[in-house]
Amino acid sequence: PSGSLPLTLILAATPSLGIGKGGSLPWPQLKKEMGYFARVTKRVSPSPTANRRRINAVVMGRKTWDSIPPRFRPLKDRLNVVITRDAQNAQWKSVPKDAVEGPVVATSLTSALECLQDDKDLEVEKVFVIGGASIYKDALALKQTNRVLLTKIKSDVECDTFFDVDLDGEDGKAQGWTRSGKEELERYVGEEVKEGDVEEQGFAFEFCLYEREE
Ligand code: FOL
Repeated sequence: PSGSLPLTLILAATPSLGIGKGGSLPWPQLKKEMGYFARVTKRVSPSPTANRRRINAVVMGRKTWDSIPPRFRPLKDRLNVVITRDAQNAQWKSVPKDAVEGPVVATSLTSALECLQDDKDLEVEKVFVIGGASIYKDALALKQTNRVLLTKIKSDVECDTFFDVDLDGEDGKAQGWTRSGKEELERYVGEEVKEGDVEEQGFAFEFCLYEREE
């Protein structure tokens, strides 16, 4: 049952754990970083029996949905699940029911996860929680959240929204998070990942994986 599906948080954050500013990302478009996000969240393992279409899910809050440029949403080749207390809102009425990418609308993280199990045509492989702050917080409280794919942005740009847990610090340790090595990261994301800093537009960043036991 998908009530117990493992969850992976994916985010990029500054050294102060800033993740957002004014309803969008705090840094200019970083193509290599966004490209990594798109490839990793799309990639599925090859299906031996092509009975059902294999797909990953991206679970997000309503503000994160609003922050994605309309031409990019629903995020292509991923099952999009949006969490909102106002599922009655007209915004969701125009969603074509047969679009495999959705979005599926749910009123809490736990009910969002229940949407992922019983699809007869889709086999959900990985489930990524893609933000924002309040959804990350809800997910971190669930034991089934066992991975964080964190891109460490090495400059402190101004932010108004922050991630809750310093994975390298005391609270990270207290919650059981440890950083995994390059091999484990590459095995999980299914591609080669450069060790150390990547540079783009005057920004340096590093792709990291953190894991914890159930
Ligand atoms: N995780 C990481 N590592 N980086 C991020 O920028 C990020 N952003 C979000 C969640 N986790 C993240 C939430 N914000 C798009 C836009 C904003 C967004 C998430 C996704 C988006 O438009 N994505 C397109 C790619 C568009 C492009 O190629 O420029 C996609 O297909 O994924």
